[in-house]
Amino acid sequence: MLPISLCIFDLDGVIVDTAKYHFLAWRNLAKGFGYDLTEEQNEKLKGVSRIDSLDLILSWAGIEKSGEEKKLLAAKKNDEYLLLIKNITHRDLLPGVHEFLRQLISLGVKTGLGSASKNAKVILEQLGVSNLFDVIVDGNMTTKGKPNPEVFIMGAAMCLVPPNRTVVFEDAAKGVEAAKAGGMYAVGVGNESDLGEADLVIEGFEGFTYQSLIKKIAI
Ligand code: B16
Ligand code: MG
Repeated sequence: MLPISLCIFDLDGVIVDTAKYHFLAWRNLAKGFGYDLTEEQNEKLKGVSRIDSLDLILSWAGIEKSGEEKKLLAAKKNDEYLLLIKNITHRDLLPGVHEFLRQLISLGVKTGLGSASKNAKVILEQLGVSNLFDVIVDGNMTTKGKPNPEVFIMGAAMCLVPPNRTVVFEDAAKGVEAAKAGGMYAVGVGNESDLGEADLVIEGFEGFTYQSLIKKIAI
């Protein structure tokens, strides 16, 4: 039996770099109420749901809005985001991730997507990789955001794989925290300094294989 039978992938920052488009759309929205959003602040929005991101930006700006106003602002941001990602294609897949997914499938390891994004299915379609996932759990299916493990626990349960045979790939510290809280292995994709809680941190998927995963998380 394979020691790891399920790999769950976050979307933004792991499969594709959409963080830059989230940033542009949030920054333009914030400009509308006279606030200048920085790239450092955008880092804190990674893996955070749309409405929670808006709440954070409003609190940084020291602005209060009613529930109705917030709904309109979140919708406005999403409209701009959808325009920005309209031309995403297969070429926007982050290097090596397609090859790694295909290797997992050839070995019989299940694959899942676990994202806070409500646009995850549209993005996967545009990237042409929807069919590479056994299960897709997105922000439309969950009620608790990362670092709550709900999104990953749901994915593993749908695949009938126990958490201790599941690895989560995440670019956000909150996502790593969520995976660990769910009893799963966590691989951080990005910088050691941001993702130190992970069992393993990789820069990206180029040259990364199932064998290197097993070796490095010492199962
Ligand atoms: P949406 P992930 C997250 O995706 C993004 O990192 C975060 O910046 C975004 O606010 C969130 O999705 C919600 O996205 O507005 O498209 O529903 O990293 O969990 O794949
Ligand atoms: Mg992410």
